[in-house]
Amino acid sequence: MLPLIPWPTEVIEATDASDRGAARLPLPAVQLDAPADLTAVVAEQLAAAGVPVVGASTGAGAETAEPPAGAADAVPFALRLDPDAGPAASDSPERYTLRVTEAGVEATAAAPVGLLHAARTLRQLVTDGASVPLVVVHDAPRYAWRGLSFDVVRHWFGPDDIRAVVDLVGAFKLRVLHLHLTDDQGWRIEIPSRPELEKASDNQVGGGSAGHLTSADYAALQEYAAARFVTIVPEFDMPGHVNAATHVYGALTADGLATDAYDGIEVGFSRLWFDNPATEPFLRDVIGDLARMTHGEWVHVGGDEVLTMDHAEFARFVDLAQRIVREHGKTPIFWQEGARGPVEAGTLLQYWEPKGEEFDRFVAAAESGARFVMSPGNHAYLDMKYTPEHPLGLEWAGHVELRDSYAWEPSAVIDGLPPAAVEGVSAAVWTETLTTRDELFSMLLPRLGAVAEVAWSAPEHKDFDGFAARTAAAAPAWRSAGWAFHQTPQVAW
Ligand code: TNX
Repeated sequence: MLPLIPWPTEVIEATDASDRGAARLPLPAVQLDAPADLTAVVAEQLAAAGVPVVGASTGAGAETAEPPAGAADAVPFALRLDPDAGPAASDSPERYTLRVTEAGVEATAAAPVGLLHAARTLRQLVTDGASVPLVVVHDAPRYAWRGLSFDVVRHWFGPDDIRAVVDLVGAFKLRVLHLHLTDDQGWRIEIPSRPELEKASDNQVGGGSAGHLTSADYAALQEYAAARFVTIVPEFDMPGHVNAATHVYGALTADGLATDAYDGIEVGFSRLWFDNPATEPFLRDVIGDLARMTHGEWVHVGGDEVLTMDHAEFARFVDLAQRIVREHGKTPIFWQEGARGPVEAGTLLQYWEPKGEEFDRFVAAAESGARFVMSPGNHAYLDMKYTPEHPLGLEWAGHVELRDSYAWEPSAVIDGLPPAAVEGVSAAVWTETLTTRDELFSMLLPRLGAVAEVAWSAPEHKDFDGFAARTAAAAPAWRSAGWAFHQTPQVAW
């Protein structure tokens, strides 16, 4: 059993000549031959596996005069672009092939992201820090959008924690880290045209001091993520979940009075007013700055849980936010409630709450070209308690044990939705009850691996027992990375 999560498209294992089991290639050290701009992130994977890298021949004069220690035994690991890489039938830009033979390790991929995926697969295969099974892996993802939605408002998680989360999502070959940056309790990103918003950064659930990302932090974070082929998607949640904004700008409220800071965990009480003259300039400033600061293609404009607004006014917000995002050359994404507005072709909707009475609306939105990211609360919400006794988490969507996060089919979540309208899958973690990195990671692991496998692997390969065994085999690597995880009894750790 190879400890790979998500499980690849095709795995061909070699057995040794005497048939005594899997043959292995010793890896006392590795000599990297990778495109120059990938050398550092590939070397990072090998370092995580405990395998020394003895100098990367990047072809750009990086060769040292003296061969470094260990170079004599170093095994070649060559990474190169090749359009023929990957499973025969795949045209995914992420497809790759990893070949481990007695002669060394070779990765080929259609694009650089696939080369890093191959290195991540190699990292998972090296469980003893010193060898790797002989194997050929041809691999490509099922869905392009594979993500995690991460609330850094309810409790503040700063750049170091967010970088650790980028590393975690990268390990499972996810591509999107969606940051929920604004909500009732706090405002977590500098908006250069609205510097006053910083006044709403120093608050979180339960009170106490918190913080926000400066635009420099945000730029650096995006670069860190982009080097690992992870795109950051920022969310400005509107027209509800806006108490941080109305706390700073009384002009946004109905009576012109700023609201009090809020450190509870209720939802649905705050709102903007479409006809208030302060509203559209605020939306234009915030969305405009976010779009300018964001390197990726998407800007999330929320839309969830606006419980005190009629449909007509809500629809105007959807229309305006969608237009502003588009004017800045980005693609809008809303929570599923966006389907109550005039969603255009190409707009993304993030499904989260099983609400059968809305399904017709979702199907109609898909018919007009909207695409869906699936985050069903009862499977993909990793802030739900594992069990009723679990000390952390909420339970409004039920209890989400490892098996629940694994056993679901994205194309069957919304009755009647054409399967081709599914853009992908995102796990989500809300932080009302999570205050430390260890608490956060103990909710993400092991369940994020399950959601990643739902997003990547072919449904016909689905096998919970096999997944649980691979999860147990992956745990030592999580320990050495310093990633806390929950020892669910559904795994024989
Ligand atoms: C629902 S998911 C929310 C969040 C909460 C979360 C807690 C969504 C679009 N809205 O405001 O934090 O539940 O699980």
